[in-house]
Amino acid sequence: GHKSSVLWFTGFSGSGKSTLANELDAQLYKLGIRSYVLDGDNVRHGLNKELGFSPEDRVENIRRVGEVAKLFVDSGLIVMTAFISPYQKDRDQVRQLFRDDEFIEVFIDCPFDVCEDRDPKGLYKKARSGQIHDFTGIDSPYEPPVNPELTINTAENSVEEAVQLIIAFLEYKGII
Ligand code: GGZ
Repeated sequence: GHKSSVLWFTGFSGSGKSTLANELDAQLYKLGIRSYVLDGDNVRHGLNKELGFSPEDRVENIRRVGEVAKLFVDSGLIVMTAFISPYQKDRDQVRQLFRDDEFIEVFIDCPFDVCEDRDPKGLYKKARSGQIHDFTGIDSPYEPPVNPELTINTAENSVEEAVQLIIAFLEYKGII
């Protein structure tokens, strides 16, 4: 068995949030543990499709994701959310929806320059050239977590290593 909970990944675009969340999802499946990933791909194109990247829209994006994550946790799953979630205040508000041991804030710590170099979707380039605005780390802020339960450096760890660190943490906390 496992304890249902939410792993709330936060970090820059290109830091590896979705990659880690999806790889963790696959590893948990192998262990017979039901889990689900919420990220921009399955939330911003549907439930939140009218929301953009202004500060107000990001606040509302995170608020809704928090509520959906709560529904999944209530249904007994381990949920991974992979959103930049740039504001400490919004992450703290989501935290309040959960019991202390249910909410795990995971800081995907990757130096900004490394994320920009990776630029998997070419969005940093577009932001630098002024084709897109309100881009996190360029002309929109990112507030690193003050007190995350877990910090994973994806510049220094491979995907496999990072996932093992998270699994070890979940075992240590008695979640799996
Ligand atoms: C940041 C943007 C932007 C702007 C589009 N700023 O690397 P990606 O592509 O796949 O992940 C980023 C994603 C960020 O959406 P979130 O829902 O995670 O943001 S937030 O939590 O702040 O609401 C990026 C893409 O969308 N993207 N425009 N202006 N990221």
